[in-house]
Amino acid sequence: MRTKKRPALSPSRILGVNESKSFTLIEILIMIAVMVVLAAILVIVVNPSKIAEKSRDSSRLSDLAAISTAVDLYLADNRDLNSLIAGTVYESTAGTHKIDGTGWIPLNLTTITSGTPISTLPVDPKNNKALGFYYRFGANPTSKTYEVDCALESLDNTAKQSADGGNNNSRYEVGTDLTILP
Ligand SMILES: [Ca+2]
Ligand SMILES: [Ca+2]
Repeated sequence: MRTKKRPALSPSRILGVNESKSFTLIEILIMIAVMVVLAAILVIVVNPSKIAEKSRDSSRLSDLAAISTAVDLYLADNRDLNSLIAGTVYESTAGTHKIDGTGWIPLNLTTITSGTPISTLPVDPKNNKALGFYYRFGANPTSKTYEVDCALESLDNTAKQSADGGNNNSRYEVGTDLTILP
């Protein structure tokens, strides 16, 4: 017995949509509007600029930790800080990245006996003094103490700047005397 061949099922047949019907201009415009709204929601939810701010802050925190470790190791070798001038604020926007005593922090970190933990002096990801995003370093050669600080960008990190035990609520401070830099 011959069976009548049925036409293949297509998604539009299943949904009961007339395949011959084409999209109208209004439908296309509505689809574009929906896509624009979805794209805008995605940008608000993901917020690439906030992610970039947090990423730069992470670099700042690790840079300050690295500088602090290097200076601690330098002092642990029984060295002094006599190459630094008390009261001077050394800034990452002035000077090179060299660690041989000619960079923006004038300490020869290449002399650390256990090896320097940094090969170059880090600078702020923005390194722009006018914007307030730059590193500062100061020392007291007499007491062999130092401080390094930075400004954090993300609002999520604002509390860190006032909870670091330092004397500046607008900057994140690290070191052995957090009152050296104002
Ligand atoms: Ca602070
Ligand atoms: Ca300070």
